Amino acid sequence: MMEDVDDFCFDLPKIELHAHLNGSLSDQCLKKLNCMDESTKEYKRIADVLDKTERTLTECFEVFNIAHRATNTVDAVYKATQSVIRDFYLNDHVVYLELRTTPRAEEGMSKEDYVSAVVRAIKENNLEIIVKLILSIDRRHSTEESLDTLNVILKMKTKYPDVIVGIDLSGNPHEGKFNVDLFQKARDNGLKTSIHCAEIKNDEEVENILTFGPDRLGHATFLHPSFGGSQSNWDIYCKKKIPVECCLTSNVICGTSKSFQEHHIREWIKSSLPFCICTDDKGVFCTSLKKEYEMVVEHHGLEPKDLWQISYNTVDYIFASDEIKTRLKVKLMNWYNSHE
Ligand code: 6MZ
Repeated sequence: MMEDVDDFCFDLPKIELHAHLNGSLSDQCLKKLNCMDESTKEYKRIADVLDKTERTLTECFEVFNIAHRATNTVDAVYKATQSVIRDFYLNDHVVYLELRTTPRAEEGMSKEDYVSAVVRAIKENNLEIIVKLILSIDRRHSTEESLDTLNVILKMKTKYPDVIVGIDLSGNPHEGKFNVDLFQKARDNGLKTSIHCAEIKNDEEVENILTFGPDRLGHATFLHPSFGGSQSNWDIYCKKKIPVECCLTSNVICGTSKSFQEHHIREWIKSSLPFCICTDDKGVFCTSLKKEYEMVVEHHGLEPKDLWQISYNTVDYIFASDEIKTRLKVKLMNWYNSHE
């Protein structure tokens, strides 16, 4: 095995399962796509937010608004998707990516146009990276709006069944709530489910989500009792053992985790519970999947060979066919054998 952790973490073929499209845009891409007049007060306010290296969860959501301004046409959505895919492959050696994004209507662009533009960029990708799409419901939206989005998602899933694989619930965790009926309908229509869960302390909602039993959980920050979760929810979790998408830098920057060391991934490692390592919003949090892997070595005492195992285990949590799982496992085995 390669000794240098930096090289190892780059070279290891990695799987990214929790990446929001508009949060993953690099600064350069945002600047290129953003046609705002730099002399305006609004531009200055945005630049101030972007320049901050530590942001509260609420401030992060301001950054998403900025990214949304930059992706408000079909062409910009297409280019943004292309750029994020390239970035994950070329700069991070991600070989399988599940990108997620919230279908959004803007003047001159319907939610369907938005999704079609993302799918087109995914289908036209000719790099050695497999890309699938998870579509998000924003928890801030009303039931009516969420139902409208779900109907668009189901329609687009019928049109692009080989690309659209799942549905997610995301958005500001301080607002809205988990609507089980919506996600049951999605599940009944063949979509896999990944739900942002316990990003802030909210035991009642966590119980509802765990009872529903999604295929994966996003964050799960306040789920373990030593991180403020209730014992009864933890007991349900331990029976279901749902894979958790851990996003260390995002949680530390947003202040929901005290530090990299004091991150709840610790409990998942300690008890061999299922988890994967993800970036969340690599643009907003100035991170990469390689860096996230390095953080786990640095702060949680793992060896490079453990990272290989994490990447290998992650294959079992993806929302794609068994044929793709086998292909990825072969790729990882070959990589292992050639790096021994
Ligand atoms: C919850 C998040 C998030 O969908 O426009 N999003 N939701 N918690 C997080 N942790 C920090 N990071 C991103 O990408 C941006 C959207 O993803 C969700 C938010 O709804 C945000 O507006 P898309 O591509």
